[in-house]
Amino acid sequence: MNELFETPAEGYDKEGFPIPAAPVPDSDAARAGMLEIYPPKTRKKREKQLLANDPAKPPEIGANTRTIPGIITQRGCTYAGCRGVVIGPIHDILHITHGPIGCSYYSWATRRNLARPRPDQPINYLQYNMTTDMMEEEIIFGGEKKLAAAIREAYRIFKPKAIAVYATCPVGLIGDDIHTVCRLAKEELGINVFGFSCEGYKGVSQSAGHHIANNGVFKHMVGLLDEPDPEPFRINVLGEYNIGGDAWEIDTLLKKCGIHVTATLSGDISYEQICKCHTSDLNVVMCHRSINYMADMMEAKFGIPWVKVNFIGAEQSAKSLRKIARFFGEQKLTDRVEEVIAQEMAVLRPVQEDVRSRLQGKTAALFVGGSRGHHYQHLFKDVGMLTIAAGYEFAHRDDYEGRQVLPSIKIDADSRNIEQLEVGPDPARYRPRKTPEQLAALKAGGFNFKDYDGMMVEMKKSTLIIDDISHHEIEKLIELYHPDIIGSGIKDKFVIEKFGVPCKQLHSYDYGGPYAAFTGAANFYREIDRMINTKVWKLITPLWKKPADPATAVGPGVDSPANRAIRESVAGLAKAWKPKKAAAEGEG
Ligand code: CFM
Repeated sequence: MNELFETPAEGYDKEGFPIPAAPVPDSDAARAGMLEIYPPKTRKKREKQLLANDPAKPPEIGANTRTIPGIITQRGCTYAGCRGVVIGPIHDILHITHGPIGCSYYSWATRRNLARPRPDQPINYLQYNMTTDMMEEEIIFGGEKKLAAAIREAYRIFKPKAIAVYATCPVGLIGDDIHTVCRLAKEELGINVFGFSCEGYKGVSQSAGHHIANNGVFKHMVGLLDEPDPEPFRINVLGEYNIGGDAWEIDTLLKKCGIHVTATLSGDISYEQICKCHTSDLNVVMCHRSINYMADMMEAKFGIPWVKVNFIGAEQSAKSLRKIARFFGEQKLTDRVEEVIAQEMAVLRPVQEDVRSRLQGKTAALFVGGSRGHHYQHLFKDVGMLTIAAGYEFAHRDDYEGRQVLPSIKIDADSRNIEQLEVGPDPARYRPRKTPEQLAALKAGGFNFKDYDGMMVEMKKSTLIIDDISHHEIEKLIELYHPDIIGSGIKDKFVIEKFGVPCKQLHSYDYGGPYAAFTGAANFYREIDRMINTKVWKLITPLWKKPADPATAVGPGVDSPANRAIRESVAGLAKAWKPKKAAAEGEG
């Protein structure tokens, strides 16, 4: 429920969900409509990934499985998840991509994980793009020498504290041993040099890259500096990458409350902060998908407990602050947190009410990554909008159904491919942050450690949950539901907008943001208001309102001259090719 705002009962149902202005189609029929085009084998797989929601008993979803070739997916690769997402934002170490130029070039400054030089951390290397630029010669004779030379050259120019090396697909295929090259460079240069075997093909999506990155950061950086910050109420914010300045917004809010951030992993973070983050007292996890491994490993080795938070949405930000205050259990902090929430809400409420007067009853659909498909629903709800369909690109079942399903997730060959580190308590540095009595009292009061309910329990019954959505399904969804806005990424944005539906990029924020915390929420409300209420959409005739053009339509029973020509040319090529194949087989 919207506990913070004097929510007018009007416009919200008794469970606290906004009531859509137009009737929403039956989800089972919509689901069938989306799936019918697929051939039987594909349909069987997609059926498991496209479900009607039941928050009381979330149905089991098929997640973290390979995308069927031919389906247009939003996903990225393992290298992207490792180098691009989790480690790339560390701004004062060098990141060298070992591979052909493209992998590095196309991951150069494309994610808006902002960083700025500060008096205590003046170095920012993020605008640089470093790669070994492998050529045919290295693919044939090996690229280890070129990598060693690149590390030396980068060190000579920049003298960094550390260098991270990332393996791309061909490196794994030819078997370059990047870890030995890094170890030797570390000895030679006297700085920290470490590698990541994050070849793009390693997993089914970027999610595998997150895991590989978590392992590497934990092994090579966390725990290197045993110097706790002097401030009280120390926390780390895990899974927050400072897209569009979100981490700065969260940091400012926490500072106002008197809560100190030792490290944000890994938005605008320095090497030193990561090295000492194990001295903090609580890990709060924003993006569960990308960093839950780190939270678990830090707890096992150093005794730091973790809790799930969300600073996206006003109500969620308030809840998260209260959760942190309850963990520390000091009246002074609790009072300060309430004071700050009241101040922030006094500024935000008028904006929220103004925007809600224009957005109440509108609908949204969100298909993003591994956490935002869930988190951003709260911002829409804040202004009276209902999310009628949502999904992740690459999240796992626990991000949908809740962490209680973890023991029942089947480990397949793709997940087994990623190393699972065995971590035990550090003999000298393991320090439980709470006594067993304190923990029991917190738990008795409803405080949940190591928990995440997932997306489904917070969505309305019969909304659509779609994992790894395809372009076909997005088109069908627009046709059936006509959502007032879709939150997605650059691969879908213009497809969606050609249908006359505004699309907010929820990865890069379309160069906007920040959207986190209370100030960020105001930015988001205003932007969504502007996007939905601009008159430009009325000038577009959506495709489903135009009569079908039989010459370009595809589907059973429709043929076009262009299709026929392609088919005949392919058939001709196949004919010409067959005799040769027979001859080759004869020789063999
Ligand atoms: Fe976590 Fe992210 Fe996301 Fe993610 Fe990403 Fe991202 Fe994302 Mo793009 S770490 S899972 S791999 S919140 S880059 S900052 S927006 S897909 S929903």
